[in-house]
Amino acid sequence: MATQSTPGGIPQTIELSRAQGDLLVLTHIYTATAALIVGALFGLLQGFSRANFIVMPPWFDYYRMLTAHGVLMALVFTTFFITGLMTFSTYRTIPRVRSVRLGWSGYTVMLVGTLMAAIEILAGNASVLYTFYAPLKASPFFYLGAALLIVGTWLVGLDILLNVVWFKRQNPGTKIPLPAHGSVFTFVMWFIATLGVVAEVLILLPWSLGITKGVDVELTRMLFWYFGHPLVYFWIMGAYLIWYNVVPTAYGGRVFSDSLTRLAFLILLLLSTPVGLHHQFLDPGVSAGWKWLHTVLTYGVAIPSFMTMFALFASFELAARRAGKRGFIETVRWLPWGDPVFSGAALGMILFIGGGFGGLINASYSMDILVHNTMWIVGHFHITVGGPVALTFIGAAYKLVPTLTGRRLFAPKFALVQTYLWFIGMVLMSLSMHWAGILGSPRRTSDVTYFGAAGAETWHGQMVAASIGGTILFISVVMFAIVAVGTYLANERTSEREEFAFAETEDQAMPTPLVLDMVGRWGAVAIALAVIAYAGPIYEQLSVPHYLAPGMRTW
Ligand code: HEM
Ligand SMILES: [Cu+2]
Repeated sequence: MATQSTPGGIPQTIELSRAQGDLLVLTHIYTATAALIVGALFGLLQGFSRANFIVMPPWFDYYRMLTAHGVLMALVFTTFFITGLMTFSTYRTIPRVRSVRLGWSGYTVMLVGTLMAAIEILAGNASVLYTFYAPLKASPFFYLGAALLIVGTWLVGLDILLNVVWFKRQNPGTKIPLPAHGSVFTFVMWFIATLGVVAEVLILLPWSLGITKGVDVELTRMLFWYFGHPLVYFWIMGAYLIWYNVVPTAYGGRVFSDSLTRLAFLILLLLSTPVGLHHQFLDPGVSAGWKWLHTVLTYGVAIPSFMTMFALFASFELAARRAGKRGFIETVRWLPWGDPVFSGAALGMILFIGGGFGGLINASYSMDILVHNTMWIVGHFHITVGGPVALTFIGAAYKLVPTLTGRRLFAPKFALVQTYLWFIGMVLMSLSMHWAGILGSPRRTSDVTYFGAAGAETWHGQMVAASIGGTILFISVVMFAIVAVGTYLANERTSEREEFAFAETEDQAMPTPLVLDMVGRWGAVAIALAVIAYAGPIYEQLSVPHYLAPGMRTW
């Protein structure tokens, strides 16, 4: 192929590769958006059900809807956004002539899996909630769909890994570009974590097909949570990638420290997996010693979050000082609150503070007993995933979609208001859920009177407030959809295409030790830690008899 140069000095073949990559990323982002819209509609209806405004009909009962909401939000929206984001971060920072075939294969497998699982859920053959462990049983197609979704992400991850390997071969001794570093570390973590859910599926699928007669309920729970906790960190790593590398561009700032950023992703790789038992504090059959180990490591994995908070505030402050601002109040007022890319991420950071406090309570063995399986938990994860994660992704989409489509953002003021509405809705909904949980409201329960138990009315007011928060959130999601689709349909392609730039690093930051880039070696350490944390508990599970006889009720 002829390699002519464009006026910008970039060979045309690379430019062509970039355009092909952009289309792939855009498809991921729009797929995530579609999942968010449908998931939000179910969320709204759930809020109304929990406030006793509506009762779902038997042909589309509460648990079917709850499964659809949980899967679409926690597994589909987040995953497609992150696969798109990290493909983008890698492709853009490692420009080369590349084939997008592996990337598209990954996307297609993810989509086929998602559609299979979604059809089964909507048809009522898989009301197993997004955690889908036994004894709830789904149709085989649901499990196959879930497995395909994961396998598709592996292909995307492999594509990212191969690009980074190519870069390292071409540039020996050079550090991996920072956004690509975050992406590849995230996906190495993801490869290790998803082994758990694939193992879970390998147990559930034969059971669902009737090949195996019974199933070890506890083991499937353990395998799910081996995956379920790092799943949360997969989301958080997506948000951190944006906070470190994209958000500073909104205020003319820089990445506070290259090494610190790499170290944060490295700690997340190491500690995301060996902590999953904190979701099983109240499970019988798991010894206290293992729960204790996972508790300690859970506190350890909070460290990269504190590092991130420090680095972000330092980046804010340094940029503000360069602009002649002094002190906390001047710095805060100076930040670009009128830019939806910034407001989305920054409001998400504020919500994350609430999520962090709640998380410390959940992670404390004894306090967890008070909140376990109550609406508190639902409030906690909405403020966490719906705050730093979803709101950051939405804000970032306001930069990504114009970049990828070459069109101006449709109705930017509307987009700005959307981020604030989301914040207000999420604060109202999740705080009310926390409160209802303390009053005793159970989660995952369709009967809001709690089967007629006296006292159920004690949390009615909180659940009404939560449903108002949910309504505000739903309106906000509709506004997001209008901007996302409007950017594509209403705005023409502009000739003066805005270049997407990731943030630069502060000059005076210390040189980065290359040891932070050793993907393979750190991956091996992460595997070793996961084995140390899980070999014992899994052995314990296998050495007790199976809990469930055949013929268990199918939902
Ligand atoms: C758009 C606004 C949203 C509303 C109104 C909403 C509302 C709700 C409600 C009422 C529940 C049911 C709790 C129960 O009965 O136990 C729920 C569960 C859940 N939501 Fe949301 N939510 C929203 C957004 C999100 C987002 C953005 C995510 C994640 C990205 C998410 C993830 C989940 C998950 C994982 C569950 C738990 C399902 C389960 O327990 O199996 N939600 N949501
Ligand atoms: Cu967790």
